[in-house]
Amino acid sequence: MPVDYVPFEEARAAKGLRMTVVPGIPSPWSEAAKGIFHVKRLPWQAVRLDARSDAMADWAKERSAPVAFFDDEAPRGSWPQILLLAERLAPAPALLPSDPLERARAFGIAHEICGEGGLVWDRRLQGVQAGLRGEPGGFPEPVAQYLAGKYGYHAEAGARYGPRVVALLGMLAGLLHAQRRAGSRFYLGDRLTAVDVYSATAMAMFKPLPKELCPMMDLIRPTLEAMDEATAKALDPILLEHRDFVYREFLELPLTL
Ligand SMILES: N[C@@H](CCC(=O)N[C@@H](CS)C(=O)NCC(=O)O)C(=O)O
Repeated sequence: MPVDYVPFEEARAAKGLRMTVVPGIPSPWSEAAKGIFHVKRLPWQAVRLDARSDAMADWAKERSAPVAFFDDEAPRGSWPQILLLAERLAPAPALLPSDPLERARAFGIAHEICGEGGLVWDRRLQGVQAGLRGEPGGFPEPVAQYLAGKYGYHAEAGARYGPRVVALLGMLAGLLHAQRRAGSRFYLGDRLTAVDVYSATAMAMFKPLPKELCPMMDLIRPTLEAMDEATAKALDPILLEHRDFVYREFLELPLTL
């Protein structure tokens, strides 16, 4: 089911499931939400985020994406809200384990990937910091300024971002290795959960899928791929193998950004 992009006004006036998404780059939060809807075969309308549009911000109650809307319910702008909405609208296939402890683990790991201070959050701040300092691999300075204000960059915390990214990559790779030894290709148990989708889409912040599967503005790819030696070392091949498996078997290719 290819993503159905519609003008913002049309989605605002519609019922059912609609969502704003970041256009032109494989933003992990947007791509994960799109992936979750895809796995669940949920029909939805996509709206490209225009962070400068006051009308869109008034509708979404924020200037980031994704924000999901269902009928006249309040907008949902955070990854757990969007996941739980999808689980409610299409309980099968479930992307959360039914066992309460496993479910808690799923949320915990997912937070460490998507949440504030998680893998992709701090990876973004790493790029912001490099951009502000004029170091190689950072976001272009105006983009870094914009993202710094919006997503909580603090110079005094700067030394923390890199080691945290490295530690989280290590944690995820360790989990996948343990699962492989137990005979599973998934993070939890022996079937796909939202954690697999979050991890697969998070890899775009390190090694986006090749151009033919993930076309994007030329200037963005080198920024996403730039990394220091410690990060490159922590990017265990098992993370990209898992990403390729999840995209090939469960998600939509090529990406429609
Ligand atoms: N609100 C989301 C995170 C959303 C987010 O960080 N979105 C970024 C993705 S790069 C965005 O919209 N960037 C575009 C912009 O800020 O203009 C959550 O907490 O789950």
